[in-house]
Amino acid sequence: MDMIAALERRRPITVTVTGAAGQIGYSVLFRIAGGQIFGDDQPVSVRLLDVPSKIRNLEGVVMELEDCGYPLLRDTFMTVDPVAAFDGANTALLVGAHPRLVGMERGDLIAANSRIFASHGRALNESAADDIRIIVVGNPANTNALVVGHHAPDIPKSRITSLARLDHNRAAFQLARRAGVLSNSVRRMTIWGNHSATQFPDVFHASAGAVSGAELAEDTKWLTQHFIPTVSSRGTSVLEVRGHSSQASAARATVEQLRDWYFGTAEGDWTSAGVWSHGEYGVPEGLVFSYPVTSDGDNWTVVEDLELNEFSRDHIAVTIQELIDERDQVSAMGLI
Ligand code: NAX
Repeated sequence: MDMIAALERRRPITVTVTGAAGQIGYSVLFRIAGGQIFGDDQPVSVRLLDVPSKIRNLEGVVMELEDCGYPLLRDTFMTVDPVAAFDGANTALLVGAHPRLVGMERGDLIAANSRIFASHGRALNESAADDIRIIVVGNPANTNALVVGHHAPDIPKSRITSLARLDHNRAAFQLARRAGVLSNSVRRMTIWGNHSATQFPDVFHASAGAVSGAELAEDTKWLTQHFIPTVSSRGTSVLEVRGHSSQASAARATVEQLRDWYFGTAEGDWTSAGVWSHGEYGVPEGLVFSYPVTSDGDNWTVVEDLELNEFSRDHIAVTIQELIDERDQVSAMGLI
């Protein structure tokens, strides 16, 4: 059978993107249809969800997807109805959310967005495929993932993650630059905790080529005044300077987190992803927490038994507390 006939016969993977008319949606959709996640031999059906006021924009996105002439793009479907959007979805990228407006506190953002994720959780529960894999990108990503899990009781918690790969990539690049090597020489970088300013990018187990992260961390000025603040406040910095969210880097990170989920992490290495805690490293059970994780192509496994120094433990305690506070806020709203 020739390649074209094989492609025509292969069953497509159905991918739903919410907030598909937004900035990140615009970047990630073309990567999905272009084969960057599932490879050159895997067709995709793409389902796009946004709010009614964005339906014209969605039409424009679909026109451009068609005009790219991607052979892998089997079909597109756009809707404003979450249940229809997730119908048969094998993968869901939950990007759609209210933006953080000037003067808005994080608590206001949680209040505005957690309701969206409750409704998307219910819709996923009703209509997604049994093998659904979910990545929550819309902020506050970890707590939104928690809300999705509570509203989708039939979906195993292991299928629900939040995006931490962007923070991971930011940290890897900064470490590589410090060591004077390429970013793909970085191994065992870890982002602990929340996708927020309290996250803890941990170099103590990492290496960059022949250089160990722990060695570089001995320069405490670089660690505490450059590395940690640069990584943890990067989203805000990009927003301030560019005037838009980290569109391209978030799309690339989403693609990479999904690729690792489907194809596995490299032997001897790990990545970072927000996953449902089972109490590892003293994190309360049921928080969605970014950990060092490996993937076997199906499930994520938290890398256990890493030794944490006092500096790391103190930072991790801060990000745990923030996630507890966020959980308590959505709990007080009756959403979990
Ligand atoms: P945009 O404002 O460009 O797009 C968001 C889209 O979501 C809009 O088209 C909007 O109409 C849609 N939307 C709003 N409510 C919806 C609903 N109920 N159902 C479906 N769609 C809905 O934002 P963009 O720059 O694309 O960012 C999207 C989200 O990603 C934001 O919450 C942002 O904070 C978050 N980010 C998360 C990152 C991460 O690493 N986890 C990094 C990048 C980004 O900041």
